[in-house]
Amino acid sequence: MNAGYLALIGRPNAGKSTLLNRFVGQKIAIVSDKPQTTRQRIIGVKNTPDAQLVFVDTPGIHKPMHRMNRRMVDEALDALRQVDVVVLVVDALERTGEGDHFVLNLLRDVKSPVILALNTVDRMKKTELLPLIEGYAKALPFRAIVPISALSGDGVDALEKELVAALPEGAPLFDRDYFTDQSERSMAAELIREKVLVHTRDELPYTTAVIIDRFEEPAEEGNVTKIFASILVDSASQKPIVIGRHGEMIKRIGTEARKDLEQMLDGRVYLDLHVKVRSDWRDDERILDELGIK
Ligand SMILES: Nc1nc2c(ncn2[C@@H]2O[C@H](COP(=O)(O)OP(=O)(O)OP(=O)(O)O)[C@@H](O)[C@H]2O)c(=O)[nH]1
Ligand SMILES: [Mg+2]
Repeated sequence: MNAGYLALIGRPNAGKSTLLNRFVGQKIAIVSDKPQTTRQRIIGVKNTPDAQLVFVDTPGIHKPMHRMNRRMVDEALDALRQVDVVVLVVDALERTGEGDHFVLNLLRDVKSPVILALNTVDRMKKTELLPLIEGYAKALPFRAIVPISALSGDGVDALEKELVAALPEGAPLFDRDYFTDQSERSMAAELIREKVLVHTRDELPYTTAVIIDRFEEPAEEGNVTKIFASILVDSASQKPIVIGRHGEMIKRIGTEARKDLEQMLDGRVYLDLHVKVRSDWRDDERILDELGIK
């Protein structure tokens, strides 16, 4: 039996959370086409007959401009040093830049084995892949380089084999029915935030946070879970964007979030959303603590 922690590390938008969800077999991390979607570490566990893989999804590594972003990047850097195996997730379609070199340099000092998952190969020709693999092999002594598509699942089994082989021998760390460290409350907040991310543009995805004000479990079987949540924006001018003309945007966010919440909670949900202005919340330690962004 092999068991241990594996960190999913990489630049924002590389596909780390998509890969986490694929391994775990259900949606535990939110995903969007906007960078900096993940703001805190999320644990997701995959059990196989002969291994337990405890994945740690991390925020994308980027240049931090706010306290929140510093905390996000620190979360990723801490994870790097605490795991048995590091999985570097790279979007193979993106041209490598300064940020990638920064991440590769960080990995030079990591003691645990590092495996490269070259992602988004569903959108590439095989001939384009080879020089890329050669380039990465020269840049760092990866234990393995595996082309994958986190979206379609291609190559993910091959990656899993490499990961299991790199894990130390040992007993499982968690019960077999344990799959994430997130509470229903924080997953609810994340699902609502995902809908804001998906439907808004420009700076909105970066300036929004969701706080659950009240989470009322159903009193009896078949009853409704009542969730009261606030969407924080950091300036008054952003409030009408989240609300939309005649409230269309907030309605859409609410409807889509409620569907996901009902699926997650396996029951009916009443969702009440409010938009609140909290200027500079991204630099407010108290709000960051409240949000659980460590
Ligand atoms: N075509 C394609 N798209 C992918 C693949 N993996 C992820 N994506 C898309 O890439 C975008 C980013 O995915 P995420 O999983 O949120 O990326 P992330 O690395 O977790 O991003 P951060 O949390 O911001 O660091 C989403 O729109 C995904 O649907 C893939 O294998 N192929
Ligand atoms: Mg993510």
